[in-house]
Amino acid sequence: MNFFGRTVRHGVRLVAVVSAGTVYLSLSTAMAATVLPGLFNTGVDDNQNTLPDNAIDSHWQLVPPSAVEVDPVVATSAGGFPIGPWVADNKLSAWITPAPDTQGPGNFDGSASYFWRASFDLTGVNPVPTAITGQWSSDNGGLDILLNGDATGNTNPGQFGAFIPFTVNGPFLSGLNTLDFVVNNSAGEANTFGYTGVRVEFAGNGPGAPPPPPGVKIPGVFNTGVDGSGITLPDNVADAHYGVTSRPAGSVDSPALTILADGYPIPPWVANSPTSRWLTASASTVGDGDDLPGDYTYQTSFDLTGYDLTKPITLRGSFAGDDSAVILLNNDATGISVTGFGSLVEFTLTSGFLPGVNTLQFVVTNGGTTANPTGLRVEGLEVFASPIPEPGSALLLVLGACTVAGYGWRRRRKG
Ligand SMILES: [Ca+2]
Ligand SMILES: [Ca+2]
Repeated sequence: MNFFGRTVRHGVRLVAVVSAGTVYLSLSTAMAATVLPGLFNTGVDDNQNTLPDNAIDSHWQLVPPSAVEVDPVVATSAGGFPIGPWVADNKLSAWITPAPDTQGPGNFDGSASYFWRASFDLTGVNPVPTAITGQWSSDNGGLDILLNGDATGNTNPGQFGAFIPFTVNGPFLSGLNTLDFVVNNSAGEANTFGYTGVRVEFAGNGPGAPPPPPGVKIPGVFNTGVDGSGITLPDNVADAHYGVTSRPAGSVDSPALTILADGYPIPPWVANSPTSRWLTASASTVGDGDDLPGDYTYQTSFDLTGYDLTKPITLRGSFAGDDSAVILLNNDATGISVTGFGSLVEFTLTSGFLPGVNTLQFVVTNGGTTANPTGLRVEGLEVFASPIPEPGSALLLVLGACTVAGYGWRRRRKG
């Protein structure tokens, strides 16, 4: 059920979800409407975009017999702890909590529970869904999800560090339905007050994917750690698309290598994915990522021959570096930087392109005073540009226009 998050980060929306034999409503890529009328993920506005930290979530309610009955308050990483260890921000949902400090009454005997209610109206909805699926996370344990007050057996013993999938089977009422996500705070702990909240994502909900930039996606643009077909490389293999063009004095020359996937420094580095892997300019050539402090330049290139530089060009992706990285396009600073390696940060460039081959450089700075892990990760790298029409087709276009004009002229003469 890891269809959330990554699909959106890549700008690709899941269109349909078929889960455990239940078919869920599907949305076209362009639709931004809710799956079911009134049913929203936690922490989003009417357009399904995530709300800022401390905003009030008007779609959800704390209902009796909750420990408190107050307006749900959105919590994002902008407010600091407890996100994380709570599940990180994304574009689909945000945490909701009873208060701006994300705390509320708890009770060691388990009596302090919160009934977080989402409502949806099936009046006139056709076809009526057979089930509602999604994923949730909670602080502390999730006790159940009630459909119209009835238990469904969905629990979240894993609490707040990850999402757990849920399935609520019907039958649903033909009018208004309620889903209550029941969360306990502090059961079994010594606290009588503490951090508590819930995070819910319904399958298929979320903002529509942004439209692709103008032009077409050009070939020959590669993430780190993949072969010519975009398939991830094995451990400790040179990346043919990213060269190391500068490194600290005293380091040993080495190609950019894929780092061993089975342990430190991944994590704390963000995990490898099916579309990209971490690279290091490893002098040790064992792919453990350790190398001297200083700057390493990783360079990749793409070719705009045949594309129109007078039309918009967009280069975008996401990246991370240990310890930090900046991006240069054709040796010019872009002002884009990233510090840290725990998550990928998106970037977009729309200027600085040259005719022919362009170079994209990632200058990674490794800190410390002795050899220590350093690496680069680039994912979702894409370049969009408009092809220059072939001379032949341009001529045909002109001839076509003349033919149409001539036809119009003849028609007027006849009339
Ligand atoms: Ca708690
Ligand atoms: Ca480092």
